Amino acid sequence: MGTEIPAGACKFYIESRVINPKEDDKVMGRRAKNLSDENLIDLYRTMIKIRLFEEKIIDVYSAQDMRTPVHLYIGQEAIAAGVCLHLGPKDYITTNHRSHGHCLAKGMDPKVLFAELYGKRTGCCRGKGGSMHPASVEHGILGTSAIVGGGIALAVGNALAANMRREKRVTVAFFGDGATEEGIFFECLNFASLKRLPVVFICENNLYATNSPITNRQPNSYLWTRGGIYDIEGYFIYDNDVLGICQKAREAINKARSGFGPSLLECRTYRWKGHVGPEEDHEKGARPKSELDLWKNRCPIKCFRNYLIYSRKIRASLLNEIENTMRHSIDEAWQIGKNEPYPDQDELYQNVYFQKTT
Ligand SMILES: Cc1ncc(C[n+]2csc(CCOP(=O)(O)OP(=O)(O)O)c2C)c(N)n1
Ligand SMILES: [Mg+2]
Repeated sequence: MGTEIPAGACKFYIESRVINPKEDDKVMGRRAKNLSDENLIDLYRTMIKIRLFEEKIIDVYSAQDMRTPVHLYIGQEAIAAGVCLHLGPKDYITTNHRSHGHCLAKGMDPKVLFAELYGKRTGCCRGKGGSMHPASVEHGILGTSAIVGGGIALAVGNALAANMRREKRVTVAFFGDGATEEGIFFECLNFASLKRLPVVFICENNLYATNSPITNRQPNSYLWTRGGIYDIEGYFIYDNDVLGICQKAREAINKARSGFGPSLLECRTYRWKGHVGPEEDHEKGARPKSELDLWKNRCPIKCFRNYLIYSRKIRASLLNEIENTMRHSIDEAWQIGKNEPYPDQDELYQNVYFQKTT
């Protein structure tokens, strides 16, 4: 039965779903079978880390000393956490303008990312990238392209390079639903399939590209189907289902690593905040609050926590402890990152591409 959503929202695309830990347990329990308790805790910890990192940004953003636009990832944490759980330090990712979650899940230190957001010298790009361009070669974070779809091509090129070097390193491209409307997406699917490249395409379908709902943009909004014409297996993962993401990502990553080529995963999700900045869309009339409320009920962290407690896999007290410890370490990381020095003035033109104007 469909849930009534005001006009303009993604009505077609959202079915009601009762979040019932008892019911979820049957499906999630089967999927969790292949994961150790340590894996489950890691997943929870990563999602909490991303959530608290971004909540800190929201807390401090109005001070206006973090002078970078921020595209927040809150609500989508299950995807970065579920995929990166299966990547090793030598594997690669490319990401887009909504990059914080991917960078943290791939191992970037929160204090280094905070320093980057504050334009400080110890940031991952020495403060010159900001929120939209973090990179860290040592973590396999190849870069963050704010050109919609740009990271997909970098991932495919990198997978080709890994193949040529005969390295068993997988590259994951994270991108939004909007990126599937760029020509480069289709060119990349074609080339990656033709050459059986070790790449996994992760489409985070949060139902919007800026303020434009997917139902106003696509006659068929099931994006996982796009790989079919190129013989790429596609999968659809239901709303923020972290164990579903985990399971399909593991299969896709193993397949890529074993030389059987790319897969495309469409992970349906929702961003809670506005396209850019810490405000909420309904405050500006861009999306209805009822839609946000629906998706808050599908909060990936809340649902996973309910499942872990209900299934008696992990005690609530341990989950609380993880959250408290993480809150402390994010606070500390923010203090450190924010108080780092700025780069010297004579570094201004180092490591950047620019054209001198007269
Ligand atoms: C090639 C290109 N076109 C347009 C833009 C402007 N733009 C920035 S983000 C964005 C929406 C992207 O939507 P999506 O890929 O779904 O990612 P989301 O913001 O939803 O995470 C647009 C249109 C851009 N940066 N690059
Ligand atoms: Mg989107």
